[in-house]
Amino acid sequence: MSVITTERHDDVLVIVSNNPPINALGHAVRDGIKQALEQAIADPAVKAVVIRCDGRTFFAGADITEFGKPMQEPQLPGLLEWMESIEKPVVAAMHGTALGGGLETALASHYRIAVPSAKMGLPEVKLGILPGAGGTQRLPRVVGVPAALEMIVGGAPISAKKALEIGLIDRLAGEDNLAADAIAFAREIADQRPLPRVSEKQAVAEPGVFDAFRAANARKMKGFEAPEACIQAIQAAAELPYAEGLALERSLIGKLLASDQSKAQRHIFFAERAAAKIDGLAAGTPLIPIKSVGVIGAGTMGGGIAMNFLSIGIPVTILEMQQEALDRGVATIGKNYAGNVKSGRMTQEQADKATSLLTPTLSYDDLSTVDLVIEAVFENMDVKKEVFGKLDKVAKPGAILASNTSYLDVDEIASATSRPEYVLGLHFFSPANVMKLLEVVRGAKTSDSVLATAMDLAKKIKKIAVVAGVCYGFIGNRMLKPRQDQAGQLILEGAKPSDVDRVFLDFGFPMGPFQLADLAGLDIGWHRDPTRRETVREALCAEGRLGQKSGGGFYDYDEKRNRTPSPVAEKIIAEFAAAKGIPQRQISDEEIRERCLYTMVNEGAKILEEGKAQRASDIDVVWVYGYGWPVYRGGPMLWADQIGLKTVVDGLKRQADRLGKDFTVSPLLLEKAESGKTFN
Ligand code: 3H9
Repeated sequence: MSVITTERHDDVLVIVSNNPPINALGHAVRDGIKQALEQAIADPAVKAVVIRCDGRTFFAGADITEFGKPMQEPQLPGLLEWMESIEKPVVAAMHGTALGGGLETALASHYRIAVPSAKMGLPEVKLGILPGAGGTQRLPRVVGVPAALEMIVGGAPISAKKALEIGLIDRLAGEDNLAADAIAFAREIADQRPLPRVSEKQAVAEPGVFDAFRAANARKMKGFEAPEACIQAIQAAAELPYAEGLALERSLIGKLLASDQSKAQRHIFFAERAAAKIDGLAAGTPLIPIKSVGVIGAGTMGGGIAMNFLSIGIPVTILEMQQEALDRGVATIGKNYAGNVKSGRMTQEQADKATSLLTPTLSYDDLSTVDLVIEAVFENMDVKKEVFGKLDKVAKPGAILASNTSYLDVDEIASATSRPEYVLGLHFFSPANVMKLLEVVRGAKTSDSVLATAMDLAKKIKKIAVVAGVCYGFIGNRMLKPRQDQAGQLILEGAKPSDVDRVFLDFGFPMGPFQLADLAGLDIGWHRDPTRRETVREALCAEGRLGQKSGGGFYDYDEKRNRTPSPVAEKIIAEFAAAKGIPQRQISDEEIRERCLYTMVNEGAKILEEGKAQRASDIDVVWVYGYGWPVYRGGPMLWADQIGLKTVVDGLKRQADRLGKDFTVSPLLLEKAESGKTFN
């Protein structure tokens, strides 16, 4: 059956798209719309046209899988210009998510109607491009420049109610009555002339509005190419005739589509979705219903983990060993919810509902009925095994037992139970109620149902889950290690912490390794013996430099926590290096990049080689969503592909003498570099 069909309702022709899952405007859809419109034009009995979609949504955009391939006619921009010019009114009837090219189709229609639950947006910026089918020119003409800037540069969708308020749609349909209401609307306006054509309207901009927007959003836009292009296109809408603005839009999208940034952002879009797929898992693997959760440990991690479930209505029993720690944990959860209410992220009612679902306890016995227990206690194998031994005794048969360990061997933890098939790792990232990433660690004996349930649950709590195999540090922390080792070594060889951090900031990370260390606190895991100074961190801690919280760590901080390079810390580092007999030298940014970032790629390749990640793009997802790798660089593996694997291997070979005696280049990386292949 064709993806486009038509229905005649007397004098109204309804064009219906049925192109699951999201009615992307691929070639068949565009061609079908064109033919249907021609049919409407040719038939004198047709007075008006409605375009709507079957399935879960109105067109959610162009078909991104067509990008980078030769485009087949009719292309969307040309199709929409022609559609707007025809002499019979076209009504776009929207439900679900009218996004990107979908909303552009609606903007090129003469009238717009939507159900109250519909959402509308131009999210192209998130793919590193701009709306390229007239959206940058039409939207400001309909909703004004400020609202268009928000929607196009921000990329977030708005509700139908808001769309009505700002004039983006003409009216709301009944929630379950879109098809009929759209036809009635079409009949109502069928004879009205002239037809309202958005391209014929004028967009006006207040003086200075664009520069003010740039200044206000500088931080968010830093490093990205697409937002500036969006602003320039909107500016053209306000300052140039329509045709010239459209030409600029076209030339800008052409450049962006070919850019590494857009390729990286599109890669992450698909990588995120691919990560949800588990190789070798049969479709229809039964899921274990999770109606209640237990969390062991009410510290920062345990509390954050608990909030994920409370917020979606799943009751949580939280366990601590001491009343005081339990009270503190519960109070923190309450405070975090109050913060969410204050910032408008949830209503008081939602926060009250969430906190009412929390049951604090000091007794393991209270975990006997829950469907899933997540342990978030001290990161030590003996402690974890003791916890799992106890859990094995109290948890009901069929309950999933998860560890939030960030490094440890999940199989060894599972061996403390009589039911290793129910054990897996759920590695949340701090703050666990905020960070999007979840590493789901599949143990040797973890059952398919347990794994599938964890992935399904991750989606429900709005995490992006990636499956990792058991190895020290899994995907993320395992790759962090060479980077941290090299950063630590570089400052001993003469680079300043601020030099290393600057290279990371220039690359696009929100923070460098030493800023991060100061923020987290240098005393994490410190033995608290000032006479034992085996690492630079220990030497800094011994001098009371514990990081931001103590006013100094690798940097000095003022009372507002503004950082400046620290002569004191640099002296401590230099003395430490002298005591170890490490000579000082000038170190280039290039060397910092090669030693810190290429070694990560190398470790990623080893992870793939060993089958600890299912695919290279999963590694990219981990780094973008868990560790601040700039999305416009697509994650470490795509970045390596883009700069060339041979470049990476050459850099590693150049630095090999400095990378430690155990360093080896991954055979997989070597093989791919030599044969001109890529990871993705
Ligand atoms: C654009 O419009 C450019 C124009 O301005 C100019 C042109 C000249 N294309 O996300 P889900 C797939 S740019 C192809 O899991 P949900 C997706 O990969 C576009 N495929 O569902 C997945 O496949 P699989 C502007 C797409 O319910 C399946 O559909 N639009 C596209 O959680 C289900 O997706 C956007 O950026 C696409 N455009 O969320 C919107 N979109 O099952 C992008 C999705 O094989 N899309 N797929 O893994 C979204 O934001 C979400 O998909 C949406 C539904 C909110 C619609």
